[in-house]
Amino acid sequence: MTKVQELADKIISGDRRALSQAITLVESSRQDHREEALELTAILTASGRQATRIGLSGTPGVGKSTFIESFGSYLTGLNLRVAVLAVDPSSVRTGGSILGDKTRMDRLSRDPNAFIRPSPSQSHLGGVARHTRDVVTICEAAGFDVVMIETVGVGQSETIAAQISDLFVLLLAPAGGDELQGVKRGIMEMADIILVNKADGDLKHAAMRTCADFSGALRLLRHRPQDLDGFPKVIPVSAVQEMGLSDTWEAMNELLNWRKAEGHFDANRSRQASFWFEEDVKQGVLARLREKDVQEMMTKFAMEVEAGNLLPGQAARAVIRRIEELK
Ligand SMILES: Nc1nc2c(ncn2[C@@H]2O[C@H](COP(=O)(O)OP(=O)(O)OP(=O)(O)O)[C@@H](O)[C@H]2O)c(=O)[nH]1
Ligand SMILES: [Mg+2]
Repeated sequence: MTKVQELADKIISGDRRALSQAITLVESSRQDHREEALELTAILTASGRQATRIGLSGTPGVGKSTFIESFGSYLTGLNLRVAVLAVDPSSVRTGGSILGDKTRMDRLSRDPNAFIRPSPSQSHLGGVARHTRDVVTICEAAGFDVVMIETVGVGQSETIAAQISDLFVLLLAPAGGDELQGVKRGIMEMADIILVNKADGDLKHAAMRTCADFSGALRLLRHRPQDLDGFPKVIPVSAVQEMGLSDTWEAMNELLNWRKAEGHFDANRSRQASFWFEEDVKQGVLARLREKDVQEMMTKFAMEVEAGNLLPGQAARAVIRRIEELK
């Protein structure tokens, strides 16, 4: 039996150390590790285990960590095994907030049925995306029932989370007035469920109004084929008071069961596979551009362009031809 096959077997049998080992392997950028990681994820995918993948996005301070702590504990209370992954590149997230998360997710991090993995220390989104996909595959094979993929709703990381998950949740805080909190249209269009958090105490009234505002806005915004009637649903929750958690889980299951029955669930995963195939090709080509021989050639041509000896288009064509010849 190969080393990788052995690791895969251990993961499938629920070995926690093998899980961590595998994650370290897929996060490595060493070429031989990359090969092993590919072999490993292929074996694990063939195991056929699936989890419910939930993407969760929200701007800093809306209560993502607090919600994941409450909701994750609610799910483990239902005897489900929960993995939480973060997808933000280190440039977006400060070390401080990971430290903060440790205390905010204190209960969940001590829960034997939960597994929390902070974002890999990669600075570019392409790398983070690939690692996260691999970690999702590992967690599914390890028998987790729910995998939550958390991202700060800034930059492009929410697109990654949405393209990895079966269901995308946007977490909002109550807002005064009827302005829609500057929520980008793109992110609204991705959301399957909108949770208005902090619906407690003094903020409860504002939270209810925010729910109404978003319900109205969503009705005007769209209807996608993969939307069951009544979705995207807007639900008030309180992560602190642990309210609205069962409503949230019920809504998630209602939508997912319908999508499974209608074939949207599998179609969505197929579309995502194709999306990531294209992304990986692009990332591979970009990686080639970062290699030393190509960098040197580009620098030379850039000088010619700056000196006015070549037009940008001419220089680009010459570089692309040379890269093809170099192989
Ligand atoms: N009243 C109230 N406050 C909440 C609730 N959930 C979170 N908070 C508070 O909101 C603040 C931010 O919560 P976090 O969970 O750290 O928010 P976050 O989205 O993870 O923030 P970042 O990690 O910085 O992106 C904290 O002070 C929480 O106590 C809630 O349901 N009700
Ligand atoms: Mg947080």
